Amino acid sequence: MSREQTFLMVKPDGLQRGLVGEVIRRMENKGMKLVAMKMIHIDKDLAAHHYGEHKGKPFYDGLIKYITSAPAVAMIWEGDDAVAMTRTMIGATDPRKAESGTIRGDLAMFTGKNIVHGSDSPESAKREIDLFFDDSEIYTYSLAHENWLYD
Ligand code: DAT
Ligand code: MG
Repeated sequence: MSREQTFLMVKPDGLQRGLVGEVIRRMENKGMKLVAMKMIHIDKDLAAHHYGEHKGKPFYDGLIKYITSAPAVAMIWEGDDAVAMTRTMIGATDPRKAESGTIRGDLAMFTGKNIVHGSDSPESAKREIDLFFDDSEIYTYSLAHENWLYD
């Protein structure tokens, strides 16, 4: 277990549906620390970089259209095991298969509109953080209650 950062984004459907606060609330309640956050309307170039691994798949064009369709909210969250923990909280890619209690399981209906993106590995997290944020946008600070979250 190690302290790490993960990239989490409320995608256009999440923002449109008024679920930004709900996603942040879940992360805060868990004990994660917010270290960067901004609104961003993703352009085609950034979308192609971010979803490069999916280029050529049948859903790729639709995915790029959706992610560039309206603003999103990009965040970096920090905590022990933050990448895997956040993926667990997000749930399966297909909301119909995502367990109750997860963000997608509780709040979404359809793979193509599954509200949030979260990094799937520490390597992806580093790549995505570099893609979306300058170092100057990422904050270093301590939370007063940190000693009540960890030994
Ligand atoms: P995740 O977002 O859970 O990391 P992924 O990286 O495999 O999932 O895919 C990225 C996004 O692409 C996903 O959130 C929604 C879309 N997507 C993936 N598989 C899809 C499919 N079979 N049909 C439609 N959209 C899909
Ligand atoms: Mg992914």
